[in-house]
Amino acid sequence: MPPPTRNLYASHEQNMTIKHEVEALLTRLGVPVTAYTGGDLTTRTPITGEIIAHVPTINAADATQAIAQAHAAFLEWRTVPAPKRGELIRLLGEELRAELPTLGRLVTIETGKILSEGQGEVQEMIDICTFAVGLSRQLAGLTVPSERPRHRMMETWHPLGVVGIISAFNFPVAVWSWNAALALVCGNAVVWKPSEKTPLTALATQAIFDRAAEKFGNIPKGLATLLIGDATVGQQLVDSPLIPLVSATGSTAMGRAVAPRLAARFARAILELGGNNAAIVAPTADLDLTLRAIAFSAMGTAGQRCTTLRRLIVHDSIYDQLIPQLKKVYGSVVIGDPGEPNTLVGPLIDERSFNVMQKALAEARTAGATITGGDRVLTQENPEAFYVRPALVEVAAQTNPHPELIKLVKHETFAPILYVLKYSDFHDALRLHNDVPQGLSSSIFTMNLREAEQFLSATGSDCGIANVNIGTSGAEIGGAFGGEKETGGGRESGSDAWKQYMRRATNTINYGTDLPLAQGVSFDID
Ligand code: UN1
Repeated sequence: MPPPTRNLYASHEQNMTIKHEVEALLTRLGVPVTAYTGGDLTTRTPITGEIIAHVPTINAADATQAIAQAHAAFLEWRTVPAPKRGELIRLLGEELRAELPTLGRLVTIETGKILSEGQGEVQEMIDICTFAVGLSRQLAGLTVPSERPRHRMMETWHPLGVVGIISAFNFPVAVWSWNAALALVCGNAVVWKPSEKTPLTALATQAIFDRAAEKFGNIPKGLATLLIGDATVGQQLVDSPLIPLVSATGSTAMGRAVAPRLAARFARAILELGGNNAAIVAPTADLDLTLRAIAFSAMGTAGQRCTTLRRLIVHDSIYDQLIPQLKKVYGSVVIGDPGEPNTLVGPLIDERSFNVMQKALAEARTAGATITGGDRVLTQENPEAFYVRPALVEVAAQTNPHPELIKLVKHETFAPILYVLKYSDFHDALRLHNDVPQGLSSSIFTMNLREAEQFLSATGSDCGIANVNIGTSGAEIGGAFGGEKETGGGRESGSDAWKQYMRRATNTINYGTDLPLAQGVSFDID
């Protein structure tokens, strides 16, 4: 058996093991060796399956202490003027710019996403910082006409408290930044529990934040705190009375566990859960553009985005033209070391993920679907890593799909599986499109204005994101990000998502000498 360095990774970094590279990257970012050695959380890179770190985790008592400290930091931070708070985020953006290649590379090593996507994730962090800096001068409320003479009404937005952030492995750092950049300019403190699969990028991000904080000078201790630990740490965030808002990204199952506990104590929740995103390909679609959009949305990030395209609903008049071309792309896409420039599909995050994918494919096969791809590849080079050829599952070949197949199509399997369905009537396509429990992202490919507009209308896509002639994934930070139904209803990132991180006070001011009551009520006491 070859030594672990003689794998795919070694093919482009001849003199360095992946573990050494991780150490070099973390050292450059200022993460102390003690933060990733000798601990109880074993971290592997999906590129080779090798162990790259043993990260110490926090115990419950220390986590409680950290939350209390974050609350104390909030009490101080809320008195700093918002534009000044924005300066901290401007500095964070600058540090991230300087470290984009380093952090991007670390994202690639820890998640297995290709380099361009790893760097794209850091770019997304930089972009939200830019957005939040501008926002720090725009946290404005309305003035409202009062019905009473010499009265004025307005609304004021105030900081909320400590914001708990629970993030998933697939966007290990961008999701923190969407929440943290907004929460911090809004005058809150943040406490972050990252995925147990990605503690290193979290440590790196925290180190980058600490650098910005040092340049800013004099920020309250514990303003942005990282808590690495298992699900019990997440539960502490969910149950802490000192945390008025929890923003949680992950599976619908996780959301089901978290939401009622937050509701029980009337805390706010921003939930960003499962997606089962579809695209309708209409007869007039620009097929070349459509093919490229499908390829990125369905196979990009090895199918491990919450916005990944999972269902393709194709008009029967173009089905026989599009699907063979799609099969060709699926058959030829370069799978391998995500650090190599020509790779488009990296590994799955772990064996469990691979098993879940294989189980779904086996069930689809039993239910009679036609499957292209889905097989494990590069096993020789990387016996402990899980590379797969993305799978196309043709449901359309059946006139009457088996109920098990319909069940599978409605379920989110977090892997590169694209179910292909066929339609002949546009309204049937819309019905099929919305007939799933999730509601995150959606697309239509058409040159027909009526179809496009209907897709975006109240009777069209029921998702939080609806696109025309682009894929379901890769949203920009400027829009509000999130979805409906089992996706959880939360909105992060752009637009007016900031309002969730603040509390609104409605103020009425009387500058007259009388006391007229609203609604004309009289209450004269003499
Ligand atoms: C996620 O997968 O959790 O729209 C977030 C996108 C990215 C974010 C994905 N901007 O695909």
